[in-house]
Amino acid sequence: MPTVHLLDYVAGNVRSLVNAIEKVGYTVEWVKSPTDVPVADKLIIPGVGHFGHCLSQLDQAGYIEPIRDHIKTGKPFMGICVGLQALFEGSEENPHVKGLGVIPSRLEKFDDKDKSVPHIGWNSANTSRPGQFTSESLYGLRPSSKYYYVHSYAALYEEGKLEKDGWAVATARYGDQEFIGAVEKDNVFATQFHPEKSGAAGLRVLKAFLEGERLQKLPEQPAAAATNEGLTRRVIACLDVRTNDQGDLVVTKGDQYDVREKEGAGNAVRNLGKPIDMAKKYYEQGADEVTFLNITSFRNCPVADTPMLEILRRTSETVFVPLTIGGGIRDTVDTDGTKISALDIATMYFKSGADKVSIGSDAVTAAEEYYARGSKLAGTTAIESISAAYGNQAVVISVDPKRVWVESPDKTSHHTINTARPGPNGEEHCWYQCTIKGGREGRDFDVRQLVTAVEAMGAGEILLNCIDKDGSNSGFDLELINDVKDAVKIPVIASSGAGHPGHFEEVFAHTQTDAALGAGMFHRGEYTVKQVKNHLQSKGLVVRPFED
Ligand code: 1PR
Repeated sequence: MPTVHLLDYVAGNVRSLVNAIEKVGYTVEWVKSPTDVPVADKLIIPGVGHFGHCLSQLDQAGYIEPIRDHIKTGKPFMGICVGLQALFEGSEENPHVKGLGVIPSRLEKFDDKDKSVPHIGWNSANTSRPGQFTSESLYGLRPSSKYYYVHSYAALYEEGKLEKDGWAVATARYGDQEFIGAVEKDNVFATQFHPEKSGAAGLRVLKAFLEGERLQKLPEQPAAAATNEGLTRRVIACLDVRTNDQGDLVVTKGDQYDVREKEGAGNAVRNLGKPIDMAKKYYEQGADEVTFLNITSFRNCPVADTPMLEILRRTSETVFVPLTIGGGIRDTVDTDGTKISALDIATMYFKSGADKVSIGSDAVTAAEEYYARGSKLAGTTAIESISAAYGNQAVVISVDPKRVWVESPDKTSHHTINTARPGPNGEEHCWYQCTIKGGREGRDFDVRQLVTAVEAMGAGEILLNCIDKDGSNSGFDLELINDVKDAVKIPVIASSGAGHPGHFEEVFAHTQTDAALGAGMFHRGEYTVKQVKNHLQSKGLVVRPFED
């Protein structure tokens, strides 16, 4: 198999990129020292974490000049995400750190006045202006395709600025800001999106770069004009995974977090299938992301042998959309007494193919401690250490709230909402109580307190479950979602209660949620992800088109 050199400067989460490269017929050779760079024919620099961290790592290890030389010699070079950003002169993220300076421009933070930041999800990369048709595609980029982005800083687009120096630029729109999604000149190609996480559309781009197919004729059908729609509506499939009473790892699903059968079957853990097979099925149905939640910790098992690692490794070989893993991400003591930090556990997951980790119970404890310190950061929490190493977009906080109804707001010190769904005694107000340990323990702490604290600590996204709604098939808790969206700028994923495609339409229509997640309705085979997306599309909402 032909080879490509990959420079993994932080030993980060590049497993999915390696899998994607292999999938399109290439093998990876690792660049282990600056002397390996001149040997490389095709060189890829993937992006992990922060601009400053990336550039200083490259600088300290002596890679800057060899990379510049590689580019000057005219050999193929590709930068992905922060790998694209490294080509610029600098970034607002770390103003004192110099970029490679190959592209004469700088990066800025997205404006969060009217939108969530980071920009997470599926967006375009168009080489034509909106409304224009194009007959050729640059490295496989198509106007109708969507690509997976995750970043807070971007090269904002100024018409003609780079083009006058010979750069070809593909753009996307986020809110009212147009930014660079991909850029190309001579032997240099770079994408702000992750081709390895962008399904078939992304694999096509990666293959075109590796094959050196700069321009391809677009298929006649469909002859799509470039659009400027912005992010698509993200639909996520979630798999709650645990060992059943026989010791097998199964996908399960609870009703209000109770995953045991109610009648017959000896009160067994509900078994809805095998995690790897189900993840692949949802990918093939068009899921925009797949989330695994390890809902019980695997006690009596060394951390390095945690079965979830193998599940991630195998899933990332066939699933080319983002994978999130949650459950048990906290500082812990291994079976042999060794202390293992949450960052070490996250690193194992990232190396096994995860793109994001989700933290539940530990986030609640950390947030309580944050307020106890007078809203001061500790610098040592799992959230802070993982987001410092991998970027805040890699840290999701999974929230497990329960409604507590009250007669009036003055009956509690917690933040209440006026609810259209009154309580058992007609109470018209409620607050949302945080729970830990899979809903088993309620805390004197509300969801608003939690989400604002974790945002300050560096979390990148909120996975907003709702115990009252979980498994109910009665629709999402719109009041909860609106309340949380009002409190934070980071993206929110609505979860719990989806029973049919109309519930997804409802949550996108009546809240500002950034994504919506379903579980039981998919696992029981009542609806496919594709049906949900078709339904959204039929209602005029933009979804990522499915591509083979
Ligand atoms: O606390 O960091 O170890 O993480 C544990 C993780 O496991 C948390 O993310 C927590 O939400 C999850 N979890 C723990 N126990 C359960 C349980 O069900 N007994 N599952 C559990 C949470 C919620 C969603 C579910 C949606 C959608 N499940 O994952 O998929 O509610 O369901 P639906 O569409 O069928 O209504 P830590």
